[in-house]
Formats: sequence, structure tokens, C-alpha cells
Amino acid sequence: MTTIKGALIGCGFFAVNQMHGWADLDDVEIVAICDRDPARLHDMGERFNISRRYDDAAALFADGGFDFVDIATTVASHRALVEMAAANGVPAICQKPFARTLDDAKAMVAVMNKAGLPLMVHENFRWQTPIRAVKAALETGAIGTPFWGRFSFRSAFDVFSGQPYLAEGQRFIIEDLGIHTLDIARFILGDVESLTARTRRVNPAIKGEDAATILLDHTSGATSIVDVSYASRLSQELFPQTLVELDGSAGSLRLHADYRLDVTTKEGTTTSDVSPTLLPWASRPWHNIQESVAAIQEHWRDCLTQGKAPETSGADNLKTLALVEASYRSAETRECVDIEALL
Ligand code: NAD
Ligand code: 89V
Repeated sequence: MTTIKGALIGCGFFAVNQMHGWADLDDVEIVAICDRDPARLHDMGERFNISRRYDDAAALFADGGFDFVDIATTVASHRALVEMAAANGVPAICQKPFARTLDDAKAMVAVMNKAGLPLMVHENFRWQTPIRAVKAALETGAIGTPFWGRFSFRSAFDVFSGQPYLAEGQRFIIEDLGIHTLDIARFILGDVESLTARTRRVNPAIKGEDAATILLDHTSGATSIVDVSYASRLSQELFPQTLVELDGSAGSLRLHADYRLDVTTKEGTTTSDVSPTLLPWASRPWHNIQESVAAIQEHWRDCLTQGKAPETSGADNLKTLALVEASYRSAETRECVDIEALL
């Protein structure tokens, strides 16, 4: 068995999950880590027993000795780090949001393409077990051709305690969370032609919007709604579950709370439990996301070894990022935004 060697840049809040995921793969080894914050670098190094530690990404790349880099920093550094990977001939995974702007994202895709290197965006929500189950159920054809959908994430969970930077940006829920929900909508119902969005800031203690409602016109002719909120106190706190509703020509599908999937046809309703596995290092309620980290990492390993393009390649993610950009534009102008024109 050949071991694939990786380096991880950004030892913050979420990277711990990525380190656990890599540790679970027998044929992948993280050989070096990097963070400009010495305390975080030290903690991660001790926790996962990594001795090669760098406070500067340029020095990490200069020393080399790894087959891919996993960029787990926040968005401001993504472009520079992907460009560094390209310059050093290293395949890269980059966390979402891939880039601040579509222009940056296009430049990142182009530079990796030019270098002939694989690039995957860590867009993991579509890898969640319940979302894969929705896709599989749709693909059986039981509900026929879907003509309507809803992808809903509504919560009052305190995301700011783990990720304080989320309270600081002018953009919040669409860029951070809605980006996943929009990607799920694309994954389930296909690409999007145009969209219309409305946003609200309910929580006065943050700078960006914490609620958004987005109407999507899919190329297939289906219409869907993506609605996301961190301002919704509900009888049952569902963080971080995405609920899905699909109506098709022959039936319907509902992904309800607590990972219950109903598929209804003229024969009746079949209910199944599509709960994620609680991995040994995971904790509720994050286990759904944590399991999807392991799944996307396995996919990356398979893509690298088999020379396949990742599902959420940089080029693919431009189409998700375009939906984010279009949502902010539509909310500002109150007009319907053409997606193709952005790409
Ligand atoms: P964080 O601020 O806790 O961690 C980021 C770390 O990167 C920090 O320790 C910081 O010092 C380091 N860093 C930043 N720029 C650097 C640079 N140029 N060189 C070296 N180190 C650098 O952030 P986080 O909450 O862990 O989020 C990181 C990324 O992961 C964000 O893009 C966020 O959106 C994403 N995220 C994804 C998911 C998911 O499910 N996919 C969940 C949470 C966060
Ligand atoms: O997935 C994310 O990017 C996270 C969270 C689920 C908390 O919004 O920031």
C-alpha cells in the first residue's frame, strides 16, 4: 500500500475534524502542519503527533515532501495559498467559501488548470449521509421528474461561540452556510439559470445577514427554494440538519427532522432512517457534518489515486459560488439575476 502524504494549513476550529478524518484513512498521512498562530500550531501538533510544524506556508512548500495540501484557513488567505500550491506543483483541497469573489475563484481554477493539478473545494454538505440518501431515492425514479424543491436550514444555534469571525463580516449566512445549501440544491436538482433572493439581519449583535430566502430556476425547469436562518428559535433545535422537500411527477420525498426520509408514491409512503453514523471522534449534533468530512476526504483520496476529477472540483464550485454572488446581488437590487452571465 502506498501512503499518500498531505500537509494541512490552518489549525483552527474546523481543521480538527479534518485531522481526525485523515487519521482514519490508512493510506493517507498528514506529515506537516502550518498555522501562523503558534498556540494553535502547537496544540494541533501535540494532539495529532505531527512534528513538522510551520508558521509560514511559503516555508512549508519550500521544504515539500507531501503529495497534496489541505487548506483549512478562512477565506482571506485561500487565493494566495492555492496559488502557492500551483507554483509548487502540489494538488490542493481548499475549504469553502472557495474565494471572496468569483474573479478570485476563476483565477484559482485557472492557475491550477495551467499547472495540470487537481483542485477540490471542501464542499462537504452534499456528502452528508441523509443528502446522499435523498439523491439515491430520487435516482430510483420513484417520484418521477422533480418539478419543485425546498432546501431548508433554520436554527438559533450559537455558531458565533466556535467561529467568532462569523459575527464580523458584512456577509454572513449565505456566504458561510447558505453556500452549502445552494450546493445541495445544485447537487439534487441540477444547475441553476437564474435566482431571486431576499435577506434580513435579525440579530443586532452581528454585521451580516442571518436569514435569507432564495428562489432558484433550475435548468431542468424545476423551481426550488433555499431558505436559511440562524434567527429561528423553534420547538426543536435542528442544527445542523438540512431539511429537503421534493415534489415530482409521480410522488414526493421529504427529509424530515431527525433524518427521517419519506418517499410517497401512489402505492403509499415508505419511511427510512437515514441518520449519519456517529464516528468515534465525533460529537452530536456535529456528527452529520463530521461524517461528511470523512466522506469527502475518502473521495479526494480515490480521485488522486484514480486520476478522477473531484465532484466538487474548483471548476464545479464556481457554479455554487455564482449562486452566492447572485443572491447578494439580487437582495441588493431586488432583481432576478442570470447565473450564466456571472460564469
Ligand atoms: P479558524 O479561524 O478557527 O481557523 C483558521 C486558522 O487558519 C487559524 O488558526 C489561523 O491562524 C490560520 N490561518 C489563517 N491564515 C493563515 C495563513 N495564511 N497561513 C497559516 N495559517 C493561517 O477558522 P475555522 O472556523 O476553522 O474555519 C476555517 C475554514 O473552514 C473557513 O473557510 C470556514 O468557512 C470553513 N468551515 C467549513 C466547515 C465545513 O463544514 N465545510 C465548517 C466550519 C468552517
Ligand atoms: O459549515 C460551516 O461552514 C459552518 C457552520 C455549519 C457552523 O455554519 O460554518
